[in-house]
Amino acid sequence: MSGQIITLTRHIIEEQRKYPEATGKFTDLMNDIAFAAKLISYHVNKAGLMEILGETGNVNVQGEVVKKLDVFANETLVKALDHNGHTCVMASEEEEDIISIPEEYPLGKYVVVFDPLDGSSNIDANVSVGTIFSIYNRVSPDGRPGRLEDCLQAGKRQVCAGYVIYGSSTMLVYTTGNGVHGFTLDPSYGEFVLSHPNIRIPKKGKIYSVNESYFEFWDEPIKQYVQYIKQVDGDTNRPMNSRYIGSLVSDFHRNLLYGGIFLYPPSIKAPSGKLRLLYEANPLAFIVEQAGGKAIDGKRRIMDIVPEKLHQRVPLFIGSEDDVKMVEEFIEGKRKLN
Ligand code: AHM
Ligand code: MG
Repeated sequence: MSGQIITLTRHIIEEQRKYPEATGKFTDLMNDIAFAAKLISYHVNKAGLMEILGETGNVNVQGEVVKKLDVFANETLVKALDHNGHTCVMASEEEEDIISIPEEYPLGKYVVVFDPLDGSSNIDANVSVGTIFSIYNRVSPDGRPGRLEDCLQAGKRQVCAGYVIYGSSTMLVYTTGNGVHGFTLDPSYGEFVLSHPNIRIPKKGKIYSVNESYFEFWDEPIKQYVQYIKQVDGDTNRPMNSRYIGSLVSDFHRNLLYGGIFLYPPSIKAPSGKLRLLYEANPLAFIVEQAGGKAIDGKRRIMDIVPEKLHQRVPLFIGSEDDVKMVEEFIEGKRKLN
């Protein structure tokens, strides 16, 4: 119905109605994530004022210690999710070990893993940054604290994945396996409002996003693929267009809407790439697949990989289906540069 405002909460409640066994805990959990996102958004928007209010690590005018934004984002998420009885354990890119629920709070069945503020090295230049999260059902016994094994599940077991982009506006994009939906934060009344229902990534895109300064450190097939997409050929719509912000959520979000491929290949310097399987690759892989795209590590589907450790890195090729298939053909040796 045109003109109807659908808030994130309403959208989740309506989705949950499809599952008669739903208890409302998932809705609570998503509301807590959305609340944390609003707090982080508010602070990210004030980032440039930090130096006026007090340097990071110093005491600000209110007498509080000014925290680095990634530390602030991490604490905000942990505090928002640890006490409502829907979560049994968490893991964060910012923390070495799993995050247990304090003893005084009830335990729930969900496991949440997140990158609280990805791309935060860009923040001083006012570049968009993001929060990325994944939700799983626990595999350890109910009623006890969650364990490492709860966090080390293959991405295909995700029950929800999403990200929040703190850009020219703040957006939350999520999937529970029923398509990908985007919500824009209306700052005037502080609600996430459905603005991008059922996002589909174009089957073939025009954009490629990669840090090409690593070219000399890549394997030959990757070098050839990147040379291939830069060749001039009107029939195959080449050259592709280069766009690289260096802030994953922003690069991914743009490519999701416009179509294209993001690559962080393995290199001699970083044989497993840079990005993390749990906090970056898996959630974005779930989203891209739900939008009709594809995500691989070069050989395997990202979501089939069973993680061995929390901070495992993984090469990432993610985006429009045809573009990811093309780089896969180069990697498999089925295609070579003419
Ligand atoms: P971070 O988790 O330390 O913020 O690093 C992840 C970021 C991603 O946002 C981005 O895609 C990537 O690092 C860029 O890396 P590079 O500078 O090697 O191109
Ligand atoms: Mg990160």
